[in-house]
Amino acid sequence: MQTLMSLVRLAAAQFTPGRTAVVAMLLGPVVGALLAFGAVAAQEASVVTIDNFTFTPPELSVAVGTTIKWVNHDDIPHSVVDKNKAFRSKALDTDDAYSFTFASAGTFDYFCGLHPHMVGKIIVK
Ligand SMILES: [Cu+2]
Repeated sequence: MQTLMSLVRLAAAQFTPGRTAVVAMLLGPVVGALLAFGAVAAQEASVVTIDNFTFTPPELSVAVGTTIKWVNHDDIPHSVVDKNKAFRSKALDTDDAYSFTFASAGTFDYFCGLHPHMVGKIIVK
């Protein structure tokens, strides 16, 4: 009986709050680093250029959380307007850019608000 009691006491000593705190402190930076890495990976940016009344690439598949940046290289203004109003840029002058972060999955058809025949598509998975 005496032996059993000392075993229980020993087992209890293994799980003191102090020890738990030490384990948490040791794991904290590791978990934090993993989370930071995930956030950086999710923020990977992709670029769609506008040249000669054309979005390039016309269709782009990205992961949820990706930021797409549209850059107007034409010498006349263009804009970027989602068909379903998820996003809408102002008119972009030469070398102006517009960015939008896709927080949810879906297919986003968009066009230029000034020249509606200019179309593009972003597929978010
Ligand atoms: Cu345009």
